[in-house]
Amino acid sequence: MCGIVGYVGPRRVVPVLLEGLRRLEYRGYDSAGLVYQHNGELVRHRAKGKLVNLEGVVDEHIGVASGTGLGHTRWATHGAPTENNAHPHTDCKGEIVVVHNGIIENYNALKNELIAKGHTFVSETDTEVLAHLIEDCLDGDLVAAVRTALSRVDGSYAIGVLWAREPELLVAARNQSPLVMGVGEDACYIASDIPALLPYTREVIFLDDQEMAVLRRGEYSILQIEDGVPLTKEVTTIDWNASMAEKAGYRHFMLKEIFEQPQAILNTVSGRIVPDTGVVDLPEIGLDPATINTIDRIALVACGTSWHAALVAKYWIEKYAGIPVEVDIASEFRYRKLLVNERVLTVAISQSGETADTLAGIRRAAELGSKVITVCNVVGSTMTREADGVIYTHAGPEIGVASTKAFTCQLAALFLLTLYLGQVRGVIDPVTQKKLGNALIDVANLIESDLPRMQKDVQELVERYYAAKDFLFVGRGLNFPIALEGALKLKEISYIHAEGYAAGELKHGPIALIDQEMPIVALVPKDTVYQKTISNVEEIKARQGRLVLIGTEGDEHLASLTEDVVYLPHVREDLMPILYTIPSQLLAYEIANRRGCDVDQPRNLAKSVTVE
Ligand code: HGA
Repeated sequence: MCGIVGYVGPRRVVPVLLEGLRRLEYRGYDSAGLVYQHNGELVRHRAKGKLVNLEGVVDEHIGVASGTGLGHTRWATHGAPTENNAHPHTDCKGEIVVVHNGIIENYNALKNELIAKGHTFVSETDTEVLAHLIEDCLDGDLVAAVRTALSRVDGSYAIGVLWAREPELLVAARNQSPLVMGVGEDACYIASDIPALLPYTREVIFLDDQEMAVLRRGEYSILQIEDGVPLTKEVTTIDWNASMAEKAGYRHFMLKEIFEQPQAILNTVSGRIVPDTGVVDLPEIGLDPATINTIDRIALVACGTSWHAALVAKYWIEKYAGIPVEVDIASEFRYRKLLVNERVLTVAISQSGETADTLAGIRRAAELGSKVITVCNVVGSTMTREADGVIYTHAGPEIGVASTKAFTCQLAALFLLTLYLGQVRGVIDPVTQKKLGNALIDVANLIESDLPRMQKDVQELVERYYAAKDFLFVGRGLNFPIALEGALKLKEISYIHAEGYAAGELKHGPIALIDQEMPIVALVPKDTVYQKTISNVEEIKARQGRLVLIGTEGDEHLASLTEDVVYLPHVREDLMPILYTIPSQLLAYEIANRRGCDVDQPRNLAKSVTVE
């Protein structure tokens, strides 16, 4: 949430900043702004709303001869999404500018103190406090001033700071908000996330909490904020390329990412499983067999879509690895009394590896002695550096705010983890393991061959359903979390109210909602609970609910229950959640499109939730 980008180098800075912001806009789009050094002054432009508005404002300054600047795209936490609250924020004289991702928790006390000293505030943001605080601390040395100012601050931040009097200096710092530095031949960059850097460099340095960077043209130093001690940090080469973060001819990133799923799943699986035996190798989780054998519980911790992946994994791990699993929403986990110790394995699931609540959750679990592994998509992100082990999903950059390929790749990664745990603990027989391993690879291939047909089938439903006000999604067993995910997807991008329910729960309340207006998407594959789910579907039909059924090819009974059926090929029951996710993604996408919604940048949302 909130994207920051910064540059010092020989290029003209405005296009670099705009390109960076374009690639970070998924992080927030309430407003955008940029600032650059020009003839001893800081020139700032800001606009409410999406980046396109800022582009209109800076159009005539695009070629300005400046090589130092900062940009910001905002997801508001403090202060309405107005131009006046847009970053960058300045001190009283307009000589210091700050862009910020995070929350300054003690901003009110600091603000009152600074006002008492004569500072004038013009925005409602917490961020503006930083500009005035740095101004207050400044005595000829910007780096020292930033350090002193940050020593007074509670909360989270990734910041970029410029001072009018040092035209080729950019100071950056981080605490609990992501920040990555890019290193070019004669230029340095900062960004909230890697895609902003990809057009310019793939050499990056991940800053850790309580670290700051001092950037000049082609040279940089990194130090600890607290004591100013210089640090030597590893430069990582990223294997993503710039075009992976482009739409590649698709109308939206979300659609592109839906269609990338088969390959992305194969990338998750590749090199980790022996196809002929299903034997899994996951040395990256950093747990030796003795430790795996002492685990007596697993805590799966995640938010949003990743939490749905965790709910599916509970079924898998308990069935095939025989380890009890608890699934927690990270924002709850982090604040409750945790019965976690060294015999509990904590598995954090996060696309970005920066999700604030999940990060806080794993820190608590680690303090209590738990080993922590993370299932994550972004190489080098904070969670991957803090966890004892990492299973990368290798899904490639996910730009659409509504997660699609990251989710199915999380499922694939969690399935691999299940097989691995079962294998190490000796509780899964080789024949089953082989079948499960093959089924995982098969499901990716089936999605590949069926996706265009699924899209066509879903498109045929849209006209009948796009105007609905509410939706229910129901499923049982492994497909119950997929019903939750289907409802979430629809809510996120079409703004239709939707609820996911375990099909057996309908009669305990939500059945009261059903009338001839209410669409219900029911997941009814030919699985072990098929007859039970069909009974629930009959109950819905008896109350005239409008049924959309997603079921198994050849199941003619479904067509007798409704004309709206999406058929999917038969797959082994364990792998159904991966396949059954796809039609709901497409349904949400097509309905949102039909309603004219902004699919990739839904209102009020942002990707990579780095605030609480
Ligand atoms: N608190 C700042 C920055 C918001 C942010 O980081 N959101 O993710 C503001 O409200 O402008």
